[in-house]
Amino acid sequence: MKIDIISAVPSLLKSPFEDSILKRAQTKEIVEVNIHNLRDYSTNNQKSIDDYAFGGGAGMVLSIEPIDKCIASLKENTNYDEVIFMTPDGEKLNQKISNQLSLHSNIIVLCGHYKGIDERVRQHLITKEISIGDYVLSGGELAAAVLCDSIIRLIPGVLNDETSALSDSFQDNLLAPPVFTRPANFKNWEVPKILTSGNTKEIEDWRHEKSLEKTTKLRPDLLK
Ligand code: 6GU
Repeated sequence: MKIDIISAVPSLLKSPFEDSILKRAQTKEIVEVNIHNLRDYSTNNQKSIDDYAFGGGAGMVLSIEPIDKCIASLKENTNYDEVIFMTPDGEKLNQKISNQLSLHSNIIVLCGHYKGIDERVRQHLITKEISIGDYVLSGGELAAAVLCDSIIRLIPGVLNDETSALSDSFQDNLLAPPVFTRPANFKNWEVPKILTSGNTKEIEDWRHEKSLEKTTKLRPDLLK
């Protein structure tokens, strides 16, 4: 899978892709992540990428020209399955959307910034709009990193143990059960006996029961 991220503040996007699972996914060449600086596609001498809003107010608005130029140059070499715009008024991200996006070959992720973006970008260049929750971030970069992390970890071969993405919270609309590791007794805080019993079937049943209990208590909406 190839992900091309377009941003006015590319430095905000660097570190999430330079460690751990996301780094390994790139080293193993399962995913290619390219970060593009919108300013490199400015169409004027001042290298500006935004302008005043027609009609006044609203602060600066990201211009359509550099975005169109950047997307057009990416499309010269690649067919994209989706051109995604990160925005707080987009569709709220969930595990189902991440699962669907993880099946694609090529996607563009455009990060919004400043006060807004010329609406014509959304009308003519964008195929999908995603938000990561009902709160406002200063820009789409952190949200794009969240989206990419949730997608990349689902691609086969990225996680060592392929079952581990399948047992994630939300994957079956249940929250994951609690887990424990050694020591079995710490300051008299004990690990549930069943987990050290070696009885695989009973452990599996216990985990499912705890998942249900936890979901009923914390996220009953998921059970509907
Ligand atoms: Cl995708 N962008 C911004 N700026 N704020 C957000 C968001 C996205 N999702 C939630 N809040």
